[in-house]
Amino acid sequence: MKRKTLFIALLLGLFCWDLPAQSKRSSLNLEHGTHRLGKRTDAEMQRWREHGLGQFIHWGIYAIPGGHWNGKYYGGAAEWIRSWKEMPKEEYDNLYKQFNPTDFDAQHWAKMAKNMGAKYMIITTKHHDGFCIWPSKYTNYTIKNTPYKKDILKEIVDAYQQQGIDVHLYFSIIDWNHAGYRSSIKTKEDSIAYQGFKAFTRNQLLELLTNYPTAKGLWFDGTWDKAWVDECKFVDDLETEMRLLHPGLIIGSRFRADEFGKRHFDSNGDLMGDYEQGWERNMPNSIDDINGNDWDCVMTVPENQWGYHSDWKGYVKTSSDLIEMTVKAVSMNGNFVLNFGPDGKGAIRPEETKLAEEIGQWMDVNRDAIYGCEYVNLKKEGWGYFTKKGNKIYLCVFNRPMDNMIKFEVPKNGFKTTKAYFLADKKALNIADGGKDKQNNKLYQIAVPPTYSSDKAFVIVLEIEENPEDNSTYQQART
Ligand code: H76
Repeated sequence: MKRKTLFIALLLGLFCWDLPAQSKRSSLNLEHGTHRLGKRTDAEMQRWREHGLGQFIHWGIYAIPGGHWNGKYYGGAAEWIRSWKEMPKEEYDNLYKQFNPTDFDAQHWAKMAKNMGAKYMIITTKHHDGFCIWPSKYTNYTIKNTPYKKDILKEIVDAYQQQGIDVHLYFSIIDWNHAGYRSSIKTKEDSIAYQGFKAFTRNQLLELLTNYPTAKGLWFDGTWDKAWVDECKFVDDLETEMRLLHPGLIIGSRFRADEFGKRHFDSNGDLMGDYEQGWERNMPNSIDDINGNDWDCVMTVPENQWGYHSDWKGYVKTSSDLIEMTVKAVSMNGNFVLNFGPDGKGAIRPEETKLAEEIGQWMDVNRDAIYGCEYVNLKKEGWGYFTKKGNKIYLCVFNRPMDNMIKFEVPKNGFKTTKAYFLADKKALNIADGGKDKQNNKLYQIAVPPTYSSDKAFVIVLEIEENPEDNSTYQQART
């Protein structure tokens, strides 16, 4: 009897314990909402989480016009040129007959990505135009019917894997080439046509997973159409089918919607898919924007060009910008994925080649501060970002203070640290104890020798001891 009471008490305790967290969420009983709360804990996802830096490649027949048609400049994203009024659809849809990338060398691409420090890559298997870089048996609009003929996707998958780089497949649901594709369903005919399109989409996805079984994940795009959003059951079932076919498969939050049409986050506010996939050309400002989820940030070098545009306008990011974005992403538990747009011949443009080299040089020295690193719960400092792995905290300095003092605060009962050194050359640095503030935060400062030259961000390693006993606290001020 006593034991039973204890059991019930424990159970009640557990229930109450859960209450505050539970009550923050609405709790609609969703059939097509998320099927998992919290992060995935398996090895495949852990591997993805540790990548830190990835490469995106947008390559398709839009690379042939490269943002120009009949001498006119297209100001939109190069891969969208087919939707431009100056671009006759007929002519675009026949460009594949000229697709013969004689400069394409998958090995060269993969080596460049490896030297940049990318741990994974995402390749556009099919963009909105519908052109497939693999010989899909469900359409004629593929690489097989170009002068190039060979399976480009296979060349890419093989070459990157040879370099130890994981491959993820970008796939657009929007398909301007398929007769059954609709953005919304208005008539009975639309509905019938769309049935065919759904079957086609499913076939292609299963085909990709079957033909390229080593691909680690699918990166979906063009999933915002009402027609697709309304198909929440079909899409949910398809996701289940793909996961069964390919255990460990990684799919972001951009694939499906719930029964109320909510995308990325379901109607209860919970993330759908394995990671948040909404940070496109945009980054969170603080960890509070992340809600404990995994996430990626996909970024273009110029403002909004993914496919090859021969003439970039506006601000073009520097390698310093891109390195900072990489560190910033990792400091908030995300992956940073940098886009490349090879030209119609398969060459990577000189600007991108140079950026990849410069990022790679930085990564060679500072890789320990990126791979496998995570968020550190310390007050944000103006000089840069913290990352952490095991008992090492990395102070990534982007804005070197005029007084050369790198300051940080450790909350009371936080870690203890006695050892600091430059990541680049392991040269020891002195950690000065700056005392405590009113809240008993411990203040530290590390003096960077004024003679230390830095033309790019540099990293200081702190070796730490977690949660040391420390009872020497000041009395709190009474106010
Ligand atoms: C809009 C849009 C698409 N999403 C980006 C990832 C690019 O593929 C762009 O064309």
